[in-house]
Amino acid sequence: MLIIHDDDVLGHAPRGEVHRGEWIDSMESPARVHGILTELRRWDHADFQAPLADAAYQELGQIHCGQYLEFLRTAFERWREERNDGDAIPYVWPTRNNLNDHSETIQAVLGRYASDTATPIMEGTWRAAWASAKVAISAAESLNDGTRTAFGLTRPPGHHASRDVYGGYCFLNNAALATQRLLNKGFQRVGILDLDYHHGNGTQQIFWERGDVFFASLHADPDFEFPYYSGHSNETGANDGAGMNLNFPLPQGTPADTFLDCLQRAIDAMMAVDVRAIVVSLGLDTFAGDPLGTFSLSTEDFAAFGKPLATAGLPTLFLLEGGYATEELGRNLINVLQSFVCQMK
Ligand code: OKP
Ligand code: ZN
Repeated sequence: MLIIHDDDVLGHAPRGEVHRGEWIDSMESPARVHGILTELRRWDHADFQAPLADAAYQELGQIHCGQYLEFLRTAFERWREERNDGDAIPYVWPTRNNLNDHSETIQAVLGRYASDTATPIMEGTWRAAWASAKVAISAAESLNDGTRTAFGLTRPPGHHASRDVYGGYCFLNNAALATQRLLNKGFQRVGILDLDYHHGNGTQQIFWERGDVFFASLHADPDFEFPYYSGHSNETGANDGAGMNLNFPLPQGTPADTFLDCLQRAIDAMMAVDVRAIVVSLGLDTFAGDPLGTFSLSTEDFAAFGKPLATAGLPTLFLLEGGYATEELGRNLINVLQSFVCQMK
């Protein structure tokens, strides 16, 4: 199985984040990637490749707004120029309907683009986010008749980032960028299956009014979990995208059988609208031992993901989203990929 990886993703290593009113070490750390790489290097099916060279990435401008990209590229430099010592974290949020606000100080600009305080920007952030996006798009590029599946080791994750908002550890929406590449390559409709513990609010928002992408997400009910304001079952899309968005908000303690039942229903719904490829936003924070999750999937349960996915018979791209139990992350990931590869044919 093709594994796309780039060491630049390791350059984003924030010092900490605000969590329940306290300052803690960042959950979303390079250690996650080290844990995964250790296991992938031991796996006989892994065929490592680097992303494509920088030149050919038109999807960035199709998914994200130009001013937002310019902001991400320069934010840390500007933050430093204004004599701030730590990582860039906003603490003012200029409301967007304030007509008199044209403030260009980085303090104001950060608050204009950020959705939370858990997503610091530091020296290596842009390079890492860009590398992660390249990994996703390159993995999508590799899918064709001969290559049914690939895994992109995307980090920082992407599913909370929308056209011009960052947050939830996400800056560029890797799954959306990969999906756009598949569409650009001629796949007529693509399904995104978001299995992360948290609702993929950024992805939902990006494709909300589009008929060429079906978005399905299984996640903790926003009535008790981050992002708190998105992911309810009555959010079904609008205009061309009406009926093309399907949310499964789930309760605390959700066990594997419930999760797998919803997974099957999500796949059935995408098959019913004739998607030609599937992008899996593979968060592994549904694991019972995850420090941010409350679901109760075991390491063995992840080996049950492959069968329903492979049975769909479509080109399937796996991209990493969350998952914070660093020790078990690699094992859980390989159980998903291995079970898919074994069932495929
Ligand atoms: C990202 B992904 C605040 C508590 C939670 C945000 C969780 C982001 C999850 N420190 N913060 O979907 O796994
Ligand atoms: Zn998550």
